[in-house]
Amino acid sequence: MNRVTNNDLAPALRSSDREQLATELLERLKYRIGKDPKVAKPHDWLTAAILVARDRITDKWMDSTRRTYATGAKRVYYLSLEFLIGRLMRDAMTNIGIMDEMRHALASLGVDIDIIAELEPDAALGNGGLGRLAACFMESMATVDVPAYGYGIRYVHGLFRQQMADGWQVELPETWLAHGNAWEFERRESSYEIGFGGAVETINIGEDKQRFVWKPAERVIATAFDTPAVGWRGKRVNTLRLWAANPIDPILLDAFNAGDHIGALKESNRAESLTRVLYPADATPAGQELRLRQEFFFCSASLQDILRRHLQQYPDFTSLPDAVAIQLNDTHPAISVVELVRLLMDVHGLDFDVAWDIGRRTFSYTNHTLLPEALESWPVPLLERLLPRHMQIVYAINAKILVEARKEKGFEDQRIRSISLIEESGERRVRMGNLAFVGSHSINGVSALHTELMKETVFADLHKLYPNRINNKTNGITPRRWLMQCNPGLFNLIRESIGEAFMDDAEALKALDAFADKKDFQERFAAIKRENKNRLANLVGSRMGVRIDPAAMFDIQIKRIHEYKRQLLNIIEAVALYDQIRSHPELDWVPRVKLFAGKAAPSYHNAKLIIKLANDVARVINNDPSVRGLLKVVFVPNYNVSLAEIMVPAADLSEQISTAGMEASGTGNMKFALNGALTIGTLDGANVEMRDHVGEENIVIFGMTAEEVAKVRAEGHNPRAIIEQSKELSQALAAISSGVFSPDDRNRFTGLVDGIYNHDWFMVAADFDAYSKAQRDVDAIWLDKTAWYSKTVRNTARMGWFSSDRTIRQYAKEIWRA
Ligand code: GL9
Repeated sequence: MNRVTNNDLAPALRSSDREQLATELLERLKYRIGKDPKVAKPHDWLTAAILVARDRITDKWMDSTRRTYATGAKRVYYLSLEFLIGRLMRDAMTNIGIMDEMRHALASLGVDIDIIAELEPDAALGNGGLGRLAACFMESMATVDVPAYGYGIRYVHGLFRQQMADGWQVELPETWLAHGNAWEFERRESSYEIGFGGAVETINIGEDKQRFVWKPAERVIATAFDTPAVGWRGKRVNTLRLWAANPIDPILLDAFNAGDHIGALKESNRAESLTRVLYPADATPAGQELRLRQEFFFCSASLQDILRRHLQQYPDFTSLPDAVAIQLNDTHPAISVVELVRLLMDVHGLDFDVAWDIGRRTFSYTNHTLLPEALESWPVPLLERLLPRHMQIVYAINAKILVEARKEKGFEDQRIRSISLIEESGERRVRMGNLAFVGSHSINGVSALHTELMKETVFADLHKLYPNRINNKTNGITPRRWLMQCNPGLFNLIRESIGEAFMDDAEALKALDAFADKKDFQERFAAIKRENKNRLANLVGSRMGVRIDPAAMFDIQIKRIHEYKRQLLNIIEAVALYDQIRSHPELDWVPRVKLFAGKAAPSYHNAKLIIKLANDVARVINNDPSVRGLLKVVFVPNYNVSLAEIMVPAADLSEQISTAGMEASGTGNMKFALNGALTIGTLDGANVEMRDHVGEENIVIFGMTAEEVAKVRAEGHNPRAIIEQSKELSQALAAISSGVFSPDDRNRFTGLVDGIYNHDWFMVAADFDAYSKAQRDVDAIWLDKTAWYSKTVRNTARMGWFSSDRTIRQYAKEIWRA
């Protein structure tokens, strides 16, 4: 296939650079991989290319580190259990400006860069939006020159590979490290001991003073692996430091010599299993002990590393809040709040109050979801057993906070119960959200609506106690990966039209507004979209054997499968449309391809059933000749960052249809709009602010507001009556529940449909008619191509504000003061 490429971003192609790169490639191949070019395999060339880029990046990396030391700049630490990185090669090479020279250098050696780029594994150390945000932030922090470290876990197996077996999701292990990882540096010297279990000894040290010594029963070693994070134009290179768990003794020789060869490796296996797999649950806490162990493991290692680095430059920890900012990505690293107090008290000898104050001024916490079932809490007995010293400190913190609330703020019992770190109803549990809140000076939401809802719901009482702590930082996406690299055609058109300012300041895209109604520009914009659609059609054809027509509207919903995201609403609408097309063949139906992709948590029964339904509906509709190809439904397997990079630029219509009040922000919504798709969406998460930026005439909004949803839920609603009033909806639901799409198991979807009839928690019935009408509005716009492109061009022009550079600047200025 003829692939559009970015022109070199450096001023001119320098043939000497090309020759130099070719020399470096051959040298890496020979001395680092040990291969002669004659026998080198594509994977060897990939490794060589990454090593060449990495070596150039390393020079800038060391410069950045020296600069941070020299200027005494504040360091930002981003603690996240997830980094959904995807591939790095294109990103890194583009950012240091060698992409085109490298393409030519490889070509001169007979290697096609596009082929080897496809071999790079898609690093999926995250589940969805939260992890991808962390990856965009790493790139933006380097771009806007914030000295930052990302800290996380080097999972051996990232998010599972999704296969379809008869339309059902099947999970297979993912092995991104199978061919090694040329990006990373193992840092044997940066390793720390992490303890679990055991007991706490109290030692009296006179004057009523005590010292506490935690004697863990079990210990493992955390070893660092560093990956460089390069900013745009290579201005700064930061570090992503991921921890791997190792045993203290690699093998128990006594056991081995006594003939117990398996037992000799037991401890080693146990230690290494700690960082073996990423938990695949999104928006429901994993809940198991291993997860808590992972959380503590990476927090303890990261904090020990941070404190060690601090003491290299400063005499003590009083300066910590001025020199360091630690951002907690959701509650997953919330145990840090306690671990820092422990380290400062028990290891470095500070008093509790001093340690607590230092911690609070250092930490800040981002909340990413309001779903009550997603809020982490750990049973008190589990914490007591696994982290006995931390449990003592949790009680000490709780006492301090509750006394303050009662004495100074006059909080009564009910409020005290709600802000307490301990959940007392039922099994006693430690609430990690409350812990992260009280231990931080800043608590931020990820969109304006979400932040307001945080103040009114989960954190209402803590917000009363600390009214200045909650603030908003609306999410963003990096325009390098999500425009420049994934959509070179559009990128080049923009550059030709408005010049290069947008490459350093995404808000300069505004200049494109002037082109939105120009016929020739619209035509070129449309032609690029068409090429991107061709590419996706080819992928769907070759990967799935399904033919889709690039002239049809590509209507795309890609994200984790979750009831609140309402893939079900979209599928039901497809069924209703299918009915309509057959009942009214005389009407001018707009040809549509509804594409879905996304993974379901392996234990989430309804989400997996929704995938099966999409596949069952697809089989019936796609094979029904009376549809005459006017509607196709496709569920593309194994959604990941790389697939998104192909699907996003190919979308005409972006589905952002969550139940209002439930999607904290969304970031896929931003990627689509930036790439010139029209959005159909609810007033939820960042959709609200997208409407403000692109203009309400350039987005299709439908359905209940968050306020209306809350009201209906409180007062109760009657979905059955709503369904009976809507012929379209009742027919579609009847078809699904009676087995029209599942003749082999007629009751397969009855439960799913019953849920809508009986409670309709996600307002699928309540919003159906509004959604269906909005879809017909979309059809009408589509039929008027001038109107369509005038809207979609304006989307691209006005989405610059949603760059993660803007988000990071706000974090840096308003939270980190970096
Ligand atoms: C999420 C929210 O659900 C999204 O709306 C938000 O855009 C992202 C990033 O802030 O965070 N919170 C959350 O737990 N997930 C999100 O995507 N889940 C996953 O990452 C799987």
